[in-house]
Amino acid sequence: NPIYTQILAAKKKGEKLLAVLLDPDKIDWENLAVLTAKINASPATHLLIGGSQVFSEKIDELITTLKKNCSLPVVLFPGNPSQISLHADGILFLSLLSGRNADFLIGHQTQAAPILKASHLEVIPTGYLLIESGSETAVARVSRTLPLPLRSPDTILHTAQAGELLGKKLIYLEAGSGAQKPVPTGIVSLVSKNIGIPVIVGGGIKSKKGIDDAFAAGADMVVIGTAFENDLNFFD
Ligand code: 1GP
Repeated sequence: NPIYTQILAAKKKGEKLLAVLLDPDKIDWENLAVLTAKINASPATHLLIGGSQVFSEKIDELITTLKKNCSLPVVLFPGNPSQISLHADGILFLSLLSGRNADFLIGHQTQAAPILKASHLEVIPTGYLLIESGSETAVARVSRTLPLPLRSPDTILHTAQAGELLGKKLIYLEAGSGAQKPVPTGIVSLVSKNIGIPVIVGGGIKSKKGIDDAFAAGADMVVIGTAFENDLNFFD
């Protein structure tokens, strides 16, 4: 399991990981060369591909182009099984533990299982927790679930711990793409101090300070989507 082994090794050494999230629907196909050049010049360590809903039929094409031009591992971050591409290196096999919609807890996963079993993809079981972030997000809308409220940090922690005990290999604390407010550092620190598996933090992080704050609070990997999407010079 090269991707997960590397994430664990980084955690052990205290090295921080940075993922760029690319939504196939928001790719400027004319300027793909600029996008890949910017990624190669950035401190990114991983590429995540996906979104709550993706309508583009060019996921395979996007991934093959990325694989040709960037050396970073390409990891699927799918909102549903239609976003599985066999051209990727791995997949965050998400279960939306914060919600109570069975489709997103086990339904989509059941549909995906035979495809994944027959593939070479590295499957990384990931407990996915949507955290309150100010306004409704696409994840909440599409999954028809409520985010975990910030007034109950214990519930957030216990959900993450349940994920670990259920055998998830990663916990992803998600504020939602384009969130008004990222996951608070207090929550990141509470969770990362009290579970043994790596923590990914994403949603609404828009600055270098936001990235550094999440790392300082204990995030092992930070995900940047919208900020880079809106400004390809973000990492400059
Ligand atoms: C969304 O956590 C990711 O799933 C990234 O969010 O688009 O706000 O960076 P942003």
